[in-house]
Amino acid sequence: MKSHKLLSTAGIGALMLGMTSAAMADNWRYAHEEYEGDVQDVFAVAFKEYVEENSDHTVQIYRFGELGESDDIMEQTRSGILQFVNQSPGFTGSLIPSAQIFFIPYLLPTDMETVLEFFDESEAINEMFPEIYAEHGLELLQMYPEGEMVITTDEPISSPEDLDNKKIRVMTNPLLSETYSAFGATPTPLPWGEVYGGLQTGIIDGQENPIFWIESGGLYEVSPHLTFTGHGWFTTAMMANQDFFNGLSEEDQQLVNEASEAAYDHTIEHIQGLSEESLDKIMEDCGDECSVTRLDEEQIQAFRERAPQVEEEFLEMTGETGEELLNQFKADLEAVNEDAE
Ligand code: 6CS
Repeated sequence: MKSHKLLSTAGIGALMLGMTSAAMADNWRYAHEEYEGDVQDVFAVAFKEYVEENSDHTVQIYRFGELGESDDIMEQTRSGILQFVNQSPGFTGSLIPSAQIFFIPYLLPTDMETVLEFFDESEAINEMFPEIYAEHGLELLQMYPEGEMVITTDEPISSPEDLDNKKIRVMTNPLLSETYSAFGATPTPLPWGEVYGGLQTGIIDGQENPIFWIESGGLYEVSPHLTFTGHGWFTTAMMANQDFFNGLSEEDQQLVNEASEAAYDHTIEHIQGLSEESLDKIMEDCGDECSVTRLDEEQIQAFRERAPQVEEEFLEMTGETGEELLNQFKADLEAVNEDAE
């Protein structure tokens, strides 16, 4: 009898323990800016898989359009409706001015290996940015490159003069508009959802994006002339609502950190060779209707010499924080460039 009673007490205990852990198994909501199979989705799926394989938690992924535009998912994350968001500095830059550093042209090299080493090792990326994002209620978990920026237009271009009077769509941070003004174009800030239609109807004459996105979004169908200018990389960032993150147990914080590390590693592998594959697909589909121009050093120089005025604007927009970040960014770049030599 006693042992029976003991067993039932243990049974109740086990049941309660089970209930407690079931009650603690949360469903975390995570939104990003892209479509199924795109780079941000590859990251999100890898994050979800790690979390679900290593805990009782589940992760619900929301892709572009399911919850609105990029600014909507950021707002939902900051207000705590979502726990995780992937938003690119192209949009975050209007909230966090220093995030616009990625739009100073010709700051980052074009060589992928060096760029990846920079993201891995940079103090500016891995130590300074998390502090800057934290001031806005965001726990920055990873920053990563998606691909080199390529300009697409309605006609082939190879100089700033060719961009004269061209309305080029830019993401909605003010520094990127300065970049395209400096390049001789008329910048037109638009959210992503309006880009394809804008190109199709001639409201805009061009835009910039990495090749995988030009392919996956079918942008080449309506903006068929691609120009490699070597002026920058599409960079993105994955983060959590900071109150949510701070409220997690130490164990769950570690889980989230490990999951974001695993997703980073997986995504970096995914992007290697992606541009080349995507360009092949574009050319296969588009044939003679598309053109690809790779600017030579002299042509690049005509764009590069307009970069200092954008850097000055960046410093004006961001003050001391921006200056410290830029100095560190440059020091980090120097270190990886030295390694590359
Ligand atoms: O141009 C844009 O707005 C989009 N480009 C990419 C590569 N990802 C998401 C972003 O919204």
